[in-house]
Amino acid sequence: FYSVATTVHRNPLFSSISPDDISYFKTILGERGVVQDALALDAANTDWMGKYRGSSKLLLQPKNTEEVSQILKYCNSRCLAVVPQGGNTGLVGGSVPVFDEVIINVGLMRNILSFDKVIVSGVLVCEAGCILENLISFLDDEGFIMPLDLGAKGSCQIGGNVSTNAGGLRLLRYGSLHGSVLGLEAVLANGTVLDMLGTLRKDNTGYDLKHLFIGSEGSLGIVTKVSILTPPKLSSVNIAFLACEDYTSCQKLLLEAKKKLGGILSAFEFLDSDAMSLVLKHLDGVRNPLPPSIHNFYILIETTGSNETFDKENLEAFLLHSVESGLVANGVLAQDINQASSFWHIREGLPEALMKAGAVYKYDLSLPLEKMYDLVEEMRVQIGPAAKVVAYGHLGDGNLHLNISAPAYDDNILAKIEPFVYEWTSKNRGSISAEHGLGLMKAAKIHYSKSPETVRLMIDFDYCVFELLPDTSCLDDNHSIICLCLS
Ligand code: FAD
Ligand code: 2HG
Ligand code: ZN
Repeated sequence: FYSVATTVHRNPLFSSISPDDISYFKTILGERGVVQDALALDAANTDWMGKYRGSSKLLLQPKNTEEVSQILKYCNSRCLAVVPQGGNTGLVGGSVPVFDEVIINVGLMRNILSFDKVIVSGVLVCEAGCILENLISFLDDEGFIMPLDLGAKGSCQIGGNVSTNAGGLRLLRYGSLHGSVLGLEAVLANGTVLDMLGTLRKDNTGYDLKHLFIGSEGSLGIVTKVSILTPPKLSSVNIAFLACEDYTSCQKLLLEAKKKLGGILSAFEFLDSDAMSLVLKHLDGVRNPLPPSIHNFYILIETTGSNETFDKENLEAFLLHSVESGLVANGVLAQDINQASSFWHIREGLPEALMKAGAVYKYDLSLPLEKMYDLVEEMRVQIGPAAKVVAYGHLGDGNLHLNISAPAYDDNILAKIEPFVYEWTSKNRGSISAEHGLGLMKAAKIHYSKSPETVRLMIDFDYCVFELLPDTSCLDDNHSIICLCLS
């Protein structure tokens, strides 16, 4: 496990759980909502990668906002540190305790509260514990889709998605959650319930505070309800899997796709040859759609539109033209839904394949498109044969997932990656966290992407507006998670 002992210290101001605390939580939540079982705690203490692990003795599962409020109010008065947890699919060590924080998971709050498909088309209001995949299925039956989709959909919760401002596979078409989330309900650390659960498209009355919660990773409070604008489901979805031999062709292909497929383009994902080899080696039943050899780069293009014949012809013509012009070395169009999902499985299965391959160092970067792959190549030189550098990501959004796969975690490898990767990103005015957030992994690295003045304002904001933050175990005396970054 990742060792935090040298980087973060438990704040001695925080109390430890007492039997009286347990009794109190049972009066609020009943026996079912107060989890002390060793197996359940082990799972809740360990992140998806098995990399970060806390030592919490208590997991609380509230069933409604009032219970969340009572829990937080009590924890605040007792100075008990808490960490909000959703589906625990986060990749930056933010969803698990650092030390012995109380884990609060709103997974039992999973009701869909309303769906307006008639008057204001597509507004879904639901509790924060709804699993993303369940929302996707619900909307599918109603003839709508979620503007958000990601590989972790089977476990992640919409509250976790909002709190991380998750990007995913549809951002290219539907934009970020800052655009589609219309409202939120959240509970502050002192128990105050903030009702910002509007369903309006337009509302310029003062600051739009919900935006502070989108992407704040639980540092400002617990999200309990979400209202989100969902687009109608369109009837024609087409998927192509293409191969390019160099990165410049991938870039040019993206530009061409934007020009020629414009309105119907809904995903533009890429993986390199090392990523493809990894998937073929570690995921059962996966085969290369473009055999016999491995190409240097693969691109997955999805179009979503409403005219089946036109959309398909459009993509076919695009593909043909790209092959003729030499941008694309080979390509195939999915002939049915099974083939389409097998293409997606290659791209979405990469995090799982990496887990199976051993230890992994993950970097989630926004970079200028033209520079993006230079970093991958420089990293390969930097690391040498000790580890494999695997690249994939949301090319259409300028988001690179740089993964370094090694047989085991090794400080010598880490020393070759960091601070190199952060300095490189900062020098090229990129972001060290495109979509996964800071978490424990990158809280202290914020300055690579944000100016000192911006970080200062975040600290002042936390300190002035909120008395105490959740996940306080990694806070300093100012009770601000950001202060950690400056120390
Ligand atoms: P958790 O992991 O439980 O928590 C994440 C953070 O949010 C933590 O800081 C936690 O404290 C906070 N939090 C959780 N719930 C709440 C709440 N109700 N209120 C306040 N704070 C809360 N991410 C992407 O952006 N794009 C992707 O394409 C993508 N693909 C993934 C694929 C796989 C296979 C995996 C394992 C992860 C992927 N992720 C991706 C990362 C992760 O799934 C997202 O960050 C997701 O939004 C986390 O949701 P969660 O419910 O699991 O939250
Ligand atoms: C994805 O796009 C996720 O698959 C995970 O954001 C990225 O594994 C990663 O680094
Ligand atoms: Zn991603």
